[in-house]
Amino acid sequence: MTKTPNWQTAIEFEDITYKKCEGVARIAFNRPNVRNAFRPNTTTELIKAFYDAQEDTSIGVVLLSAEGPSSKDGIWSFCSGGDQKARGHQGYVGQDGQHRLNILEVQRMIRFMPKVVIAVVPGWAVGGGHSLHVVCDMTLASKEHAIFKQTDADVTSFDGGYGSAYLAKMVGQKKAREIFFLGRNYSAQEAFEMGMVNAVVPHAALEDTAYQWAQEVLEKSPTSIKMLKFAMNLTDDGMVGQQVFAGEATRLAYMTDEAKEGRNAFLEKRKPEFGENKWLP
Ligand code: S0N
Repeated sequence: MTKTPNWQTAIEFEDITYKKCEGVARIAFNRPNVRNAFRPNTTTELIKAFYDAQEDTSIGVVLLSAEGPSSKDGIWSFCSGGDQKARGHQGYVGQDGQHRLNILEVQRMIRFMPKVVIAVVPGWAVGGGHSLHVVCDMTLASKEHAIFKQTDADVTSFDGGYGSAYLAKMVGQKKAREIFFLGRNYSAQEAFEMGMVNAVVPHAALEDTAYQWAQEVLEKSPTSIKMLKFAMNLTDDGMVGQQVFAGEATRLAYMTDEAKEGRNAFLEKRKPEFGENKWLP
C-alpha cells in the first residue's frame, strides 16, 4: 500500500517548489502556464535546491517533479525546456543581463549527486525538459498525460550531451535519431517500451508512487547505491566519471585503520606501521 507523504517546505522559491519528507526531497517546476519552461531564475533556484538536497545527509532520494496543471487550459507539464522568451543571442538572459546556459549545471548536479534522482513526469517533457528526464536515474510517467517530445531541432536550441548522446545509449541509436530528427510526440507507454521510462503510472497515483519508489531506495545501503550509480555512470563519463567514482573509493579507504595509521604517522613524524598480513589475495 502506498503512503501519502506529509511534505514540508524546505526553502521558498519563485519558479520551483522545494519540499522534504522522511529522507525524500521533492523539487518541482512551478511555471505551469508556460508548460514549466525554465528561465535563468528557474535554473538558479534548481541549483540551490539540488545543492541543499545534496548537502542534507538525511536525504537519499530527490524527486524532480512539476506543479500543475496550467490554470489557463488544465494541461499538465513536466518541463518544456528553455524559456524561449528569455533566450537571447548567446544564451538565456537573466535579470542581471547575463547570458547563461546553466541548465547544463543542473544536469551535472543530477548526474553526479551521490543520491538517487527520479523524474516524475505528469505531462509534457519537451526539449531541455526531455533532456532532464533522460539524465535522471529513473523516470515515472503519468499514463494519461505524459508526452515525450524533442523540439531541439525545431528551435535551434539543441542538447548535444546527455539529452541526445546518452539518450542514444538508453533507447538505441535509431530510436534516438528518430526522436530528434522527426520531433514526434510519444506517449508514456511508448517511452516505456523504448526503455526511457521505468513505469507508467495512473496520473492520480503518480506522486505517491514516486514517494513509494523513493522509500524502497531508502531501505538499501546508501554506500552501495552511491557506488552503483557512479559505477554505472563511469564508462559514459570518461575521466570525470572515474574521478567521481574514485573519490568515493578514497573516502572508503579513509575509513580503514590503514588510512588512520598513514595520517597519524605523518602527524607524529614517524614511519607508518601498516601491520602484517594486509596484502589480501
Ligand atoms: C511543450 C509544447 C509541445 C506544448 O504544446 P501546447 O500544449 O500546444 O502548448 P502551447 O500553446 O505551445 O504553450 C502554452 C503556453 O506555454 C508557452 N510555452 C511553452 N513552452 C515554452 C517555452 N519553452 N518557452 C517559453 N514559453 C513556452 C507558450 O508560449 C504558451 O504561452 P501563451 O499561453 O502565452 O501563448 C509546446 O509548448 C512547445 O513546443 N514548447 C516549446 C518547446 C521548446 O522548443 N523548448 C526549447 C527546446 N530546447 C531546449 O530546451 C534546449 C535547452 C537546453 O537544455 C540546453 C541545451 C544545450 C545547451 C544549453 C541549454 C540551455 O537551455 O541552457
